[in-house]
Amino acid sequence: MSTVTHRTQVAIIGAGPSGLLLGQLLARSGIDNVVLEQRSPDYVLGRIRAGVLEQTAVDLLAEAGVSRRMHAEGLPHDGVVLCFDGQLHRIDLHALTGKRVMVYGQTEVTRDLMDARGASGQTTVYEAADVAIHDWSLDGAPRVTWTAGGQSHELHADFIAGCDGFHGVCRASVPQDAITLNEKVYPFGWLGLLSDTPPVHEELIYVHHERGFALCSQRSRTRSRYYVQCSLQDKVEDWSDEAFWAELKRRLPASVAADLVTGPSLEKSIAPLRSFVAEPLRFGRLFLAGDAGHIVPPTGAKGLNLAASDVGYLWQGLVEHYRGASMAGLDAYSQRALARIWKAERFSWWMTSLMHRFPETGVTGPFGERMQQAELAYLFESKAAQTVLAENYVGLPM
Ligand code: FAS
Ligand code: PHB
Repeated sequence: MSTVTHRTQVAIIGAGPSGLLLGQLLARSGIDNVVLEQRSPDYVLGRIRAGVLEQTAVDLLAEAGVSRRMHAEGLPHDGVVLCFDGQLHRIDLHALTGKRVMVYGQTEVTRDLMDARGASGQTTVYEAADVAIHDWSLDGAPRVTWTAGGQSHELHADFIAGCDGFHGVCRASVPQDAITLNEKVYPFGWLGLLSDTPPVHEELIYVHHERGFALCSQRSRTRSRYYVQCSLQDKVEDWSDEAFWAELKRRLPASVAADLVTGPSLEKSIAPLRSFVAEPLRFGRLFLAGDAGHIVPPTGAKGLNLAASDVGYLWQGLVEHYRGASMAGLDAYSQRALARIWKAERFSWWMTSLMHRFPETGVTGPFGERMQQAELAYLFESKAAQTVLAENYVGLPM
């Protein structure tokens, strides 16, 4: 069977937020790119994930020309609430940092990027099977091969952007002796539920409770997203909607539980929690961005935001290369991205360690629980401690 050959400047593997944002930024800078995605558009949109955007991500989406609906439908939040010992403690993000966060679901970000890409005329291949990358060394000639509809294809490119997530092919293709993998797996998961019910509170509530962590988040004034910490042995089919709502109410203060509007789940899923960083993020003409290069526990709302800042650094480096024939930005990509990634990893690990109940064999035990209680008590007494949390939650500078 003959192979159909294609050519572009940047081959992007993955049509999640990282791949689509990079593709859009490059297209608007006049840099031709092709996005290859193994799944269908509907499958990608069906994954319910992040909900909170930092200003850096909002700014990049504006740069990509896809911020109109976000500003029309998104919810700017000036504060966030932590609940401990049945008491609500509001952290005034805007008063402490001058910044706020934007509550706008990843599904909507992805939809906006998909729509923009469709209008841009750039090539996107969905349901690309057997994607493989080749010859990405600095003096090589990068190629991507795949099959679709029984036809084999080959794409020649100057660079490959691995935006294919934690389980993607790009990082897995890097020889083991060329990459360092740093990982910590947490002994629990998050059971998430999406419902067309009004949010229980105007801002997000992160709950520390002896039965386990809970989070009250939202997608709009009529759509809510809730999470409860669960065992890694749990299966989503073990949890009826009624069981979920009952457990969430047990972890909320009575006054908040009384306001909780329950309803049928639109989506319910269990996400494992891990901290993960691959180093470096650049291999010749291959670059890793987003979940392909790192994972954070979602407690700090950093996953999608880190993907955006990676893409921002990579876009700047590629523009510098194509406009000035300088590799300086690309040479600095990995170090610049990793500097921000590790600070977000620290914050996400800290928030996870502070807010979750660890099994007896884990971090907590009696002494660990007292450390959590002392840290939370100090947090609620100290403006300095609240400022540290606020600075990290709204996002450190790029
Ligand atoms: P993605 O994983 O989103 O996208 C990668 C894309 O590459 C996918 O569409 C995949 O199909 C495709 N792909 C993979 N292998 C391929 C191949 N071989 N060929 C072609 N395409 C391939 N972050 C938060 O801030 N808050 C949350 O609550 C939160 N919840 C999450 C829950 C889950 C279950 C997961 C997995 C992540 C969650 N995240 C959360 C993090 C999430 O938002 C990521 O940070 C974000 O999706 C990163 O986007 P991408 O880097 O584009 O990776
Ligand atoms: C969400 O709305 O899905 C969400 C919000 C904040 C987090 C994690 C998830 O820290």
